[in-house]
Amino acid sequence: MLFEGKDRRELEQLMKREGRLPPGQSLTLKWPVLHYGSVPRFDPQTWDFKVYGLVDSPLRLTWEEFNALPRVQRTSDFHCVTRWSRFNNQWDGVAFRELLQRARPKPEATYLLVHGEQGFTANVPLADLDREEVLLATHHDGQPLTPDHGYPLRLIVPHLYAWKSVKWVRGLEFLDHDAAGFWEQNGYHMYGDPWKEQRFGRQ
Ligand SMILES: Nc1nc2c(c(=O)[nH]1)N[C@H]1C(S)=C(S)[C@@H](COP(=O)(O)O)O[C@H]1N2
Ligand SMILES: [Mo]
Repeated sequence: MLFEGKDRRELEQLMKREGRLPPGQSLTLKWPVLHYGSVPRFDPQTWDFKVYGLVDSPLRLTWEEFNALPRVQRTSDFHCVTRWSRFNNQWDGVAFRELLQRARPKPEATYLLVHGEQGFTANVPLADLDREEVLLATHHDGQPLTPDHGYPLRLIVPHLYAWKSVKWVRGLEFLDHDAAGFWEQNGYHMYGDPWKEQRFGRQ
């Protein structure tokens, strides 16, 4: 985590002073695992990644094709609505903008429903994904994601609560309206800004 020699409290104070600890959050040095349901199996033969809906060029990529895309590295903080934040995570993968450029959204596309394995979904405005720190990550801190943390691929949207960072992601659906995803249907906020503590409900 690039924080050798400091204890948790010290680091939490440091992040607070630097304005990186959102209200109501505390710093964790561990990396909790949090999801609904079970960890899916990965089969590289049948796995695919789809970009569809309101786009000019829908995509379907095999695992091999996905891995041939240009890669980026980003470092960012991660804030879970259950009140832990993990700092300085280094992610490797494919920029969301790389896929955006290839799929070419139609002008009326304003929201996405991000699809994970087993029917998991999260809704995010297109403008919040069309940012340079947003990526589809295969690696964390130099190691392939573990199955628990989303192997082989997860979305990373650092500026929203981490339930938007869909693990085991399989597709991006472009829509002309906001449609509640899994946690949003279960009472979580439609947008989820950690700086405004948009944890539950719509306001
Ligand atoms: N597919 C899937 N992705 C998911 C979730 C889930 O239930 N299913 N939970 C989200 C929540 S609430 C959080 S906090 C993060 C946790 O990621 P981690 O387990 O790698 O810490 O994953 C998010 N992505
Ligand atoms: Mo979460």
